[in-house]
Amino acid sequence: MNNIQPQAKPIRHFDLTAQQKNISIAGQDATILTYNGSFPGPLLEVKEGEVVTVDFINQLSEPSNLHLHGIFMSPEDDKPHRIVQPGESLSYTFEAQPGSAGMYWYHPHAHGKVTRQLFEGLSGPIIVRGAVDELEPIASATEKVLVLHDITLQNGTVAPHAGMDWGKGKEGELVLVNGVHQPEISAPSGLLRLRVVNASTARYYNLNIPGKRLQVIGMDGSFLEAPVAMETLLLTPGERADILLETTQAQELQLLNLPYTRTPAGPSIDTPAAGMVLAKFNITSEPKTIALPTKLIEIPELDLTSATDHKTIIFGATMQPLQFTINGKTFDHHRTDLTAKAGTLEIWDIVNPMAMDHPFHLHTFPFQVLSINGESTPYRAWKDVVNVPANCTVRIAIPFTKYTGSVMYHCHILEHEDLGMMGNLEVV
Ligand SMILES: [Cu+2]
Repeated sequence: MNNIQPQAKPIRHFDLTAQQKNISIAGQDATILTYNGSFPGPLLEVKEGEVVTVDFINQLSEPSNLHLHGIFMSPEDDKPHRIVQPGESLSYTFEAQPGSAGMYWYHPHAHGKVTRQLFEGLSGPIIVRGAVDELEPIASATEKVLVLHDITLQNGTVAPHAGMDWGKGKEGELVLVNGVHQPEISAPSGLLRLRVVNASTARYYNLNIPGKRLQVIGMDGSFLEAPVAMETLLLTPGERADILLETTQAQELQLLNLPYTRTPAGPSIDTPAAGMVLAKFNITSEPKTIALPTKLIEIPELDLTSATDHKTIIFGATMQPLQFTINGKTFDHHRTDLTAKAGTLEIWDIVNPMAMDHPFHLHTFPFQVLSINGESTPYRAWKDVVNVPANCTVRIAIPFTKYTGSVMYHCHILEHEDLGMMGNLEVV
């Protein structure tokens, strides 16, 4: 009798060492935090079906850890509660699931230290590739990964947070793309694929390319069903976008950050009125005609009548001391705030009665955004971060598939997360 062995899954392995390094940013030398000496950290590129192990080594002088943001993996393997002490290391393993092709990223998640470690430089991109990446015309598009991050340098180091910064979320003076201020990026004419990560602690980016429409083909860790044309695309902290640009001839394009006010009741804390240049693209070579893809993936319409629970998440804050809350409580490791049953569908209302926006992030389980203030969203997408504008309610639907365990949800303005705007969900 033949004994057929299951084929071993291909294995990918990466080392990420968090360490201080002196580097040059926009002409200034500064000691910042890096992974493997690189700012941003190295791109981790894997394929669906691969089993991926990331060994995190902490060479910082304080505790840290690693969160593989958006990856559909067991909470037991995500383990954002685990802390890695200086000099110690920890392994993170996941299988890049079929259908998970998309853009992800990694950053620290040690509660109370996330803001500063990320602001000082710790983040990096992850790409999971799948079948759609191999289809034309996407396969032959010129791909550029753009990690957006802002920082303020002061006396050869990263400027500290002032008291006010914890309330609003600190926006750095230098806005960087892949660690460079206003880089010039060359690409041949044809389809240009921009894979953008907002790795800022608090800054929102309202993306626009004058003269071009952004053909958005993916958001967070998933493709959309078909390209969605947008004039501007708001990318809040933690969100990712996969954008195609049609460039038929040699030209220069500017990627702008247009004004967006995330504190509509107060003074603007974002970009200057005319917008800010993030990067320039020099499109070279011959005129070309190109076609956009028409069909990418299927995103199922969820059967909302099958939802077994309806939860409400309410953002809040207290003064003196300044703390941020969810449902009236600041984060406590040891407390389970919500429970959900594995294998069920739930509808959550994320209620923001405050005068400022908050981006909501749920670990492990991707969700679909159903509506904002009752108005339904124009296309289906799997998301892991959604902006909840000031004085708005965002309704999402979450299928709790495959995994059980303790899962965090929080505001992705990291100052707010560190000051308590986070909760624990137990999926049983
Ligand atoms: Cu917030």
